Amino acid sequence: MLFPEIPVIQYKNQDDHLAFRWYNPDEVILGKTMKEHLKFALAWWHTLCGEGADMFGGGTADKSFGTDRLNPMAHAKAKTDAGFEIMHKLGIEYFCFHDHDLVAEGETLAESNKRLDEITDYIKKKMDETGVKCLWGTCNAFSHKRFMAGAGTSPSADIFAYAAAKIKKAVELTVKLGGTGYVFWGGREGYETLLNTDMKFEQDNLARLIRMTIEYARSIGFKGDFYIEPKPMEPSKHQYDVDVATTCNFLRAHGLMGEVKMNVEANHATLAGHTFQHELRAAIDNGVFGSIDANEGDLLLGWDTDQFPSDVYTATMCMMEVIRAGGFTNGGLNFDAKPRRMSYDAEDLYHGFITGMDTYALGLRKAVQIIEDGRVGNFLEERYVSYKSGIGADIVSGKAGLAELEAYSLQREPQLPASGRQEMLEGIVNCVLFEGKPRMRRWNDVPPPTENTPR
Ligand code: XUL
Ligand code: CO
Repeated sequence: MLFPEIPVIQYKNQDDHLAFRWYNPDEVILGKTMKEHLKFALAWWHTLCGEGADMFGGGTADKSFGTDRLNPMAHAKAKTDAGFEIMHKLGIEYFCFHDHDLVAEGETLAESNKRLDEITDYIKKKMDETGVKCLWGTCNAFSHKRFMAGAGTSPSADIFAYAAAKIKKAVELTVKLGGTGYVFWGGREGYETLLNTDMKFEQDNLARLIRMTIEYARSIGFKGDFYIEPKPMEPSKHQYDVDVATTCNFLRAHGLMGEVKMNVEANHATLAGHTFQHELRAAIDNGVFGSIDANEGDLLLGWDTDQFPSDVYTATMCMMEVIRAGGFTNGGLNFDAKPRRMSYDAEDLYHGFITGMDTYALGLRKAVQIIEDGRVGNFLEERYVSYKSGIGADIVSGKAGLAELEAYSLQREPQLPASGRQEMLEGIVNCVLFEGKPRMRRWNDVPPPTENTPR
């Protein structure tokens, strides 16, 4: 036992600082247990590898787990043991990994693959013993200097080939561990200047690599989902998978729509200048909603801080979208998150997870209350009611064209659209968030303003 001082974390209401306050895994909400709704996953890289290093200083957290790093297999096994202990104590049933989060790379590809075979035998045994599952796997094709100019988008065909070989192995490991997803995050799939970059050729190559991966994975029996994880920048300046909409365009242009979904990350959404909810809605509306990297950025900093989520408002809006999508199928909520550099001990790691899990548990509870309250949903529906009949219905059905709409408009001066009532809606959300059951007069009983309502 690596963290003897940390208890198994339980749901209770009394004031115990290492306990869940809102996450009650077996409580049934909307016909499913909370753990089925939320499908929390641990990210191997942050939790078991990340030591808190930044641009200006080394790590503050020790992730040697009592082993000598010169013995990579011993270190990898100790990391695995720690990971399973953490998942057990938190009741987390899934994990996500990059190939070389699991064990350090060897000198050659062959040696690296041998190490990966050995460590995944070890991990698989532990999975069988505990029932822990793999949410998704991926390949680190961005850290090593060989990938400085990209992997699938590298100007060097040898590097493309090497990335393909590494991805082949990562897919095999994902299948071996029963992963229900495979992620492409294009860390260095982008460019710095068009003076040295053939953007179209690079994007076509990226699509070739994704197509090869899909074909190979399906040929070895992978039945899960493929996801692209959009991110606008960092480390590349212009990243090809900027946001969900841009990535959908890439998929459509290369005939990959329907074969690849999205892993939407909260911090990547805000870096792209969007809300997290916007990115989730864009994925749902395009039929590509898949999985979530649940974290949070610091809006005053311009980089990917990957903080554990604590913003209940954002989590609530996120869970409204997840419910709208009909819940997760192969995806889940992966904590692509780490404690701050000054929060460096084991207790900090547990606090990160507890706060993150409670934030999403509360988000789920509040999302359900907002939906059941009905006022926000009713208002939204009512706002578009003019398209249900008359000229609006003719627009939607295609019966009316420009000529008909001109004839219609020559007959009448249009009224302004009804008020958007944004402040009222924000107030309703606050009432649900902070008062539980709203007690004030039913604002929504008042119909939306018409042309006679004073403005
Ligand atoms: C980087 C990031 C990655 C992906 C997996 O910003 O989010 O960790 O989640 O490669
Ligand atoms: Co991520």
